[in-house]
Amino acid sequence: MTNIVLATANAHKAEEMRAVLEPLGIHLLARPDDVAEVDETESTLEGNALLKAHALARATGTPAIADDTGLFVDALDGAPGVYSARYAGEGASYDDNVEKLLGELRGVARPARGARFRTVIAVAYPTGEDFWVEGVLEGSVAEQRRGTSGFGYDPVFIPDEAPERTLAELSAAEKNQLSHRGRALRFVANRLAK
Ligand code: ITT
Repeated sequence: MTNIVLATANAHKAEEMRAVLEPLGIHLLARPDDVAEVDETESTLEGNALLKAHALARATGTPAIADDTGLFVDALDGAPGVYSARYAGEGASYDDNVEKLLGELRGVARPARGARFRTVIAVAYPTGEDFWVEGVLEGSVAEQRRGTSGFGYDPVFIPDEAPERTLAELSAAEKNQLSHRGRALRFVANRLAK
């Protein structure tokens, strides 16, 4: 069993990460409460994921794993992208962000509603070494919310691979099977197994 400390403070992400990695022999240690939140000051997902992973590896002396994710919408020139967590402003809720997204896309028809989730997962070691991998999920933004599972933008994201449903209408296992995060996590498990 490999032990890695979680650098994400997002409980929904942590749950998805555990569900994929634990069966593959990678045990995720909880993020210690006494480590301050890391400001995401970089302008790329990989920059922010590396920042978070290195901060936790340094603070704990244990290898650390971080996730940084964004939703990139064609009609919005890639927004909200790296700023997905604070799209509707600092401290915005998931619902505020979804509301803003639906508002920005009012009147925009299907092909331009195309979008993708990108997740970068970074692993950093107390020695300063690191690596990162990426997982992508192609799809489009729905006209209205559907479904209650998942989190964030899941109720308005329709994956191309399951075009009848939003991500929030998939079970947790179905989401991890095809999602940006599920893919990236399986790449990480492969790298760690080498
Ligand atoms: P950490 O930095 O602590 O990991 P965070 O919530 O701030 O958590 P991000 O900076 O990666 O994470 O923000 C990405 C935002 O994108 C997140 O707050 C959600 O609103 C959304 N998001 C991320 N993964 C998602 C997913 O699988 N499905 C739907 N929305 C997602």
